[in-house]
Amino acid sequence: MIHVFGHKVPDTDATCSAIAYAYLLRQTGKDAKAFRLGELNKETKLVLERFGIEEPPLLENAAGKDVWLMDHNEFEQSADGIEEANIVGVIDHHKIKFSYGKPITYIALPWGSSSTIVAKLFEIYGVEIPKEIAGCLLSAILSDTVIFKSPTTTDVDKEIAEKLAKIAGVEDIKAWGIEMFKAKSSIAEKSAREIVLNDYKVYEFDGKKFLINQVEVIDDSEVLQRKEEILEEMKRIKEEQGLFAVLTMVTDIMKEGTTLLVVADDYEPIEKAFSKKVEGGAIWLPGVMSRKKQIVPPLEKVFQ
Ligand SMILES: [Mn+2]
Repeated sequence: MIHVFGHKVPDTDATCSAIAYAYLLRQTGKDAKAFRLGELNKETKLVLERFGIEEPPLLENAAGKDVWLMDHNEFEQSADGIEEANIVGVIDHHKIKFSYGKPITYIALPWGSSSTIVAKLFEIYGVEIPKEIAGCLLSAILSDTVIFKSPTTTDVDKEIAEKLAKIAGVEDIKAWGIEMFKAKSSIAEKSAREIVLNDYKVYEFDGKKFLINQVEVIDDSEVLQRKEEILEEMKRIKEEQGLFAVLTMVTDIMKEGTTLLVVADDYEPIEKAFSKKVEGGAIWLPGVMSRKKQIVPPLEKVFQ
């Protein structure tokens, strides 16, 4: 059986692309099942609830299993035991840091979400998309593209989202998107640690480890008034995990910009990457919405 799963700290795209692609594999005669690599966030739970889809089971370890990676390709972001798994395929829209010892299916397109790619594959295989799966894929596109506001959005994402909305019976796409973001950004009851580890990925630039987290909110004041407490927690996590830096992107989807909270051994390369000084532990970055397109590449460049 093929175990289909998205990255650790699962988001809506990682989860829905895996659910939908496992379904598509089954329709094309393969034995496949979707899994998750961690606790689902509130947004994803709301999506599954609305469209009547069961949570995929947790996969503890991938060693010895046939696996299909969704929405990621870096082993650091993948399942425990991935080095001893048999990778059958990858579907992803992130930068490629992958090599493998034998030929496999690897589908990468620079679209706004992995779910957009999966929806396209249904078309290519001539398989009808069930209503609930259409709703799940649509929600993942809205989540990853920040309701089409992120610079990662392509025309294909918008076109496919329209089609999926019709199948899923979602009349007002934008209203549904905002409802989803509200669920995700209900930050008030979260601890500082939960905020810092909300949606993080670990990157390595020239041997220096960065933990980069993102919180997307409708109104950033709720998070920013807890800035000191959050910075303290970021410091703690940096020490615990022996990191060079911990960054928290507080992205306000209405203002369309990000306050980048910074804790680091050395601020200089980070200030250089964004051509701005860190003041009070933060840098305001107007127009920045996307970690992979607007935060990771400038950092990579500085450390090259
Ligand atoms: Mn994605």
